[in-house]
Amino acid sequence: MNKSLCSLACCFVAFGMSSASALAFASTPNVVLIVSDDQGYADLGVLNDEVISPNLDRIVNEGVLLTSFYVAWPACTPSRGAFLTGRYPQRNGMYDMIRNEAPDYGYKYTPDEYAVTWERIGGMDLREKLLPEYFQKAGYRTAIFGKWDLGMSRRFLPMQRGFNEFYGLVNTGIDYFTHERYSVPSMYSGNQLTEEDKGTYCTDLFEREAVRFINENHDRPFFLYLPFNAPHGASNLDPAIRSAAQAPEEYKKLYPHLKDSLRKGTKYGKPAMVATPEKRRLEYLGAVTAMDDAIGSVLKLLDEYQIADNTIVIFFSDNGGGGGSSNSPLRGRKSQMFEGGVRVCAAVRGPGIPAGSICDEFLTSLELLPTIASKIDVPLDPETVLDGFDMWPVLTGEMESQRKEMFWKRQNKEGARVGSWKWVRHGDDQFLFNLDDDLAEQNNLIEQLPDQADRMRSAFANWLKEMDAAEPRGPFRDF
Ligand SMILES: [Ca+2]
Repeated sequence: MNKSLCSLACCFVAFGMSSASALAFASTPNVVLIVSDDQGYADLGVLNDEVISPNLDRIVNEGVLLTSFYVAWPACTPSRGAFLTGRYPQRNGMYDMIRNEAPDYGYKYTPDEYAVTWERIGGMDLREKLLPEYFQKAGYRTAIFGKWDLGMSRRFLPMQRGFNEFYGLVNTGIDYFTHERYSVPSMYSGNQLTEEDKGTYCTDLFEREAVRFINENHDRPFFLYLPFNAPHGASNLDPAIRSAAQAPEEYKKLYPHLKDSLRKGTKYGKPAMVATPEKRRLEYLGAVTAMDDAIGSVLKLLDEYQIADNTIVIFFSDNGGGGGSSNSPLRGRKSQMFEGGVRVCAAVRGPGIPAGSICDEFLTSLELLPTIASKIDVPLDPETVLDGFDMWPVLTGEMESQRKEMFWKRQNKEGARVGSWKWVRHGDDQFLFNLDDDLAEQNNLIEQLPDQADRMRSAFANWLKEMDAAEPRGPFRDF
């Protein structure tokens, strides 16, 4: 009997259940999927002494750190849609943000106006099958506490998309304390808008719900999805708040070398007080550490219920770091096709994964769904084209990754990685790098190696052709 089965059997004996049930349970591992928001590639304590993240470090030290793990889009919504469907954004139809742009210019919507805006009505195509539905098929209890971001009309909300429980923000960003998105209330409990917890730091609320959920469901298979909005910038019209993430004072005190100060700047075309770079870093790091504390509560409960050995914990950031973050040594940031936009910090802990290992294999978030479906023994639908594969044997070190290429497109920004080659087009500017000896993308070979550049452009064009030929999906394609 392996270690995980053994401790589970002991656990079940303690609860007076037969070892036969224990074995049945052991074939259905729990899954905790933790996604942070805009966290930098280098912003983990294990990689950077400045960052206080003992619990994320624990996942790394007890599991595998993934150093070449990519998301499918360099910003929130399509990145999340891609790993929840296992399909490229261009295939599942969610290949841009569903957000109102007017707040970018300082505009405050009235409730009546907001009710008929794009942000209010857009959502993930209902024909797309999402990850939680696979879990429900396998008899799991499923919950999401945090940022949903795939539509706020009732039919798009998590409760209609495979989750038994939902507490969190429906759209792509909020003020951490008021839970409003540019003055519009955005926190939901189940299918209902709630302002009951207004004033409480939202990370603490997601922690509260996660702890309650594990207390209630530790003796049955569960899927807990924790998509934190931390350390994303705050969606508040006040320039002083909007220019940074938000952290409670107790967490900011942990970073005494960073000053909590504003400076004169401009916002919405007018002079305004905005966060200094130091304050941006301070709020950002405080938000990371507050999130890390919440993650610590989850890990501790898994230990207390003796289910850690039968629980897969997956962590990654939904895209590269933005303001206040460090993506070192990568070039670029959130929203760009350079590595700093799409290669993210990531780690997995689970049965069979060697503790403290490092995996440099080429992997992406598109691998998540097939990997989990395989672990929970739910067959994939042969009719649905998936863009990833079961990466578990790569995580355990038994196999090399079968991924050879990955493509990204956001309007006039495009990117391709084929083997160690990386091609980027940002508008009129094109770049070619060999990541094997230039991870930081400093040496642009686009003029020097025209044949290789042609091969990359042609691989990208083939991919785009395949996406165009896929069955149309809303909200963006003509369906
Ligand atoms: Ca994000």
